[in-house]
Order: sequence, then C-alpha cells, then structure tokens
Amino acid sequence: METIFNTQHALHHSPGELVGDGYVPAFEKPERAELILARVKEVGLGKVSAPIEHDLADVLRIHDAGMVELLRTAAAEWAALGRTGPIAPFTWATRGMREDRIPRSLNGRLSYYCFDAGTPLTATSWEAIKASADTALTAAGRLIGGAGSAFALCRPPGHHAGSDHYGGYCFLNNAAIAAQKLRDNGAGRVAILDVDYHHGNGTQQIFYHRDDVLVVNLHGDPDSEYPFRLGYADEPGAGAGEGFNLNLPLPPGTAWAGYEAALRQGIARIAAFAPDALVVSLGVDTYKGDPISHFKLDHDDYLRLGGIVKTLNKPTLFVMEGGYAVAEIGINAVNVLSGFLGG
Ligand code: SP5
Ligand code: ZN
Repeated sequence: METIFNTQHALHHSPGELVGDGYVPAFEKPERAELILARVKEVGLGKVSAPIEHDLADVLRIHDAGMVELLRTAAAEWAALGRTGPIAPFTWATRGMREDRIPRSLNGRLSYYCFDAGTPLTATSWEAIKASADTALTAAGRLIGGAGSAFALCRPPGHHAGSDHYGGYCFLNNAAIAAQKLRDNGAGRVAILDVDYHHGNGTQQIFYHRDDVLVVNLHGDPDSEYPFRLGYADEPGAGAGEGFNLNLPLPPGTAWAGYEAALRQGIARIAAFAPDALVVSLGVDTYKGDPISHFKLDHDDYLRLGGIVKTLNKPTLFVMEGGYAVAEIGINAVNVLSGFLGG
C-alpha cells in the first residue's frame, strides 16, 4: 500500500489547548505523523510519496469560501494587529445568536467559524493544513488511477471540520474532500467509515442531506465525550440523506468485543449500500493507553479491525485522523493497514 506523506505537516504546531482545569500542551503534535511514518517504513508497507499540490477548488467543493479565506489569511491579519500568540477566538456562538451575519473583524470571524478552544492557528499553519488536504487528494488520485488502497498520512486531522466550521484539532476535512474527489471522478457512491474515538461531526454535517455518500461513525458516546453536540444514535440523515448516516455511539470502557459487534453492524450497512469506494477516517485514539479517550482496544485489535474492513472488498482510502498515545501510534495505525492487506 502506498503512503502519501506531507513533510510540511510540522509547520502546524499548536502551542496548547484548553481542557479541564487549564491550558495544557497540545495532544495533537508533529511527532505523531513522524512516528507513523517511521512504522510504515519499519514494516515495509510500501512506497512513500509526497503529495501533489491541488487547486483550492477541490477544497471549495466541501468548504465555505469565507472559512477557507480565514484559515489562509488569519495569520497575516493577526500579525498586522501586533499579536504574536496563538490565533484563536475567545467567544463561540450558541442558540439565540445570529447565524446570518458574519462579522468583518478578525475576532468576529474567528468566533463565527471556530467552535472550540483546542484548535489555534499559528503563523505557518495554513501551509500544513493545505498540504494535509493535498495528501488526501493525492491518495484519492491513486484510487482513481486504479489502486486498490492507499494511505493518506494526513496531519493536521480533519473529521471535526464541517463545511463552515472548524475545531477538534481539525481545519479542513481531508476525508470529505477526498470522498468528493472520488465522487467527481467516477465513483457513484462513496462510503465513509469513521473509526476515530471521537464522533466525526464535520463529516456527518457535510454529507447529512446526501444519499450518494454514506457516513458510518463508531465513537465514544457524545453524552460524555467530545464533541458533545453531535453523534447520537438518533441522527439518521435528513431529506434525501435520510437513512444515509449511521451513528454507533459506545460507552466508556468499550473493549474489542463490544467494538467488534458495532463495527460489524457498520460494515453490514456499508455492504448493503454497495459503494464504489470506501474512505476510512482512521483514528487510533480508541487505544487503551490513549491519554484523552476511554476505549480499551489493544495492538492486535487494530489488525482485526483492518481485516474486517477488508471483507468489504472495495477500493479503500485510509485517511489519518486522531490518536494521542504517541509512543504506540505507529504500531496501532499501521496494524490497521497490515490487517487490511493480510485480511
Ligand atoms: C481528531 C481528534 O481526535 N480530535 C479530538 C479533539 C478532542 N479535543 C478535546 C479533548 C478533551 C480531552 N479531555 C481529557 C483530558 C485528559 N487529561
Ligand atoms: Zn479523535
């Protein structure tokens, strides 16, 4: 399996995030991608290639132009204000506030488009964000060219980013951008299987009204887990998309037995949908040692997970999402790919 890897990922290095009782060092850090790459090489997974730069039009198939413009230019505007720290809002919208009025000021636009306190931009973040989307697009191009599988080693991750909002360490939704690319190049139906510990709220929102992209999500119950505000079982899709979104929230403490049952349910739904291609949002923050999550998957379970995904027998694009047990992230992520290839 070919891996697409963007060295520019390191240009995004979050200075920290607000969780619990204070500002802490960011869990989503550059070593994550480097250790996954090291493991890809160690096991001899296959060729490693750099992404091809794609036109922003591919990003704008999914994302609002105003948000993309903010991500692209916020650093220059922040600097022009004489500020040197992390670029982040200090207010967020809730019910009762206007949705139709986009403030012109930088603080106002950050408040409009960003939804959490864990996703600051820095002076050089945009280059990494764009390269991460290019990584997914380049890997999607391999499937379009006839490859049976590819691994987009994306960083920063993407599945929390919606069409016009970003957060959860995510800025552009790499998996959604790739899925749309596949749709635009001959795949009539695409399924997205999101196995990150957190609900992929952005991916769900992007495709919620569509019946050409099925979204299946396995995740920690949002009643107690980030992102809290989406990802419940009673979100089936709407309009033409009704029946094309499946959420499988699982309780804290879920280990392989409970996980496998839900996974097989999601796989059955995807098989019934009969997609032309599959995109896997691959988070390994379901690992028992993950510092911010509460599932109990172990190294070998990721081999099993990959093997079960393989039973669908579809062209499959793996897109890296979360996973914060950094020392073990390479083993866990690459085990999914090895399990897929051996399954
Ligand atoms: C891509 C991805 O996995 N994003 C996850 C974003 C989660 N951000 C909130 C994390 C809250 C962690 N709280 C537990 C702190 C444990 N000391
Ligand atoms: Zn996650």
